[in-house]
Amino acid sequence: MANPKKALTIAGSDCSGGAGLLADIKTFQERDVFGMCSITVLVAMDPATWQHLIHPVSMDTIREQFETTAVGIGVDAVKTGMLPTAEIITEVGKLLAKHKLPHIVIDPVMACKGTNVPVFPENTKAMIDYLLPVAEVTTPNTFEAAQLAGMDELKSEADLMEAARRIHARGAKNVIIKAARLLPGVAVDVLFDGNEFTWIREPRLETKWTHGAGCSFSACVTAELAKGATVKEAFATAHRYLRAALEEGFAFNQFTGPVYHKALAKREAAAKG
Ligand code: PXL
Repeated sequence: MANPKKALTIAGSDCSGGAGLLADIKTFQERDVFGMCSITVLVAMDPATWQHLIHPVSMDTIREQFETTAVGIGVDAVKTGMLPTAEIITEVGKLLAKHKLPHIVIDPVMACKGTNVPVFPENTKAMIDYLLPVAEVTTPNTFEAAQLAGMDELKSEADLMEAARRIHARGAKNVIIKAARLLPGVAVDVLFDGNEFTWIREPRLETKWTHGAGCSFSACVTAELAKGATVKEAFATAHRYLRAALEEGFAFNQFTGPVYHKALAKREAAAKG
């Protein structure tokens, strides 16, 4: 048997297991890619309020983990997730530029769903200056896309196209905007490769259990690229993976519930009999 492809996530630990690097690693495993991590931040939640408690890791420690994996082992693809400070965003961007790794996917995480973590303009600026230029793919939601594009709230498919064009012009080779809540009843995902737009439109799944959806989608894109898929193929697979994971999302408590990373593999195994 050939060795597995390897993917690195440079992201935060969500101890609940639904989002962040735990979602990434679970997704890599589901997609048959060997997962590795450089942890950027530890996130805990107050059990009474689910307020997020955010503990950044030092840049030296992030760099050591990056060098262990990206230099000492080697990777077939890499993704970034939550990078908690402008300094960490800048330094991770410089590491990615210096080491010229294959298949860099930037998930421009700005806040966690359902929390009121303030969005820091200096972080957005550092993402634009240091992460978009190295991105083969970036995977913003509509809020993140508007911030990266310097636009007000995105309200239409025309707005998505304008935001994607602007983010592409800022250096990302491919832009995937996830717009689950843009239009009534329809979930829209769009890929712009600098030339053409590819749309996936589907009736929206009405569920509250979406924790980790963004991370898992982006991680699936990363895993597929590691295995040699084109960006278009990776986009389609990530959509299918996430749809199943959302359909089998479940409640943790009254505050939140995760997508279920195993859903697609379970269904495919059942279909094979
Ligand atoms: O879903 C965004 C996200 C990313 N990374 C970490 C998180 C969260 C949301 O909770 O905790 C570490």
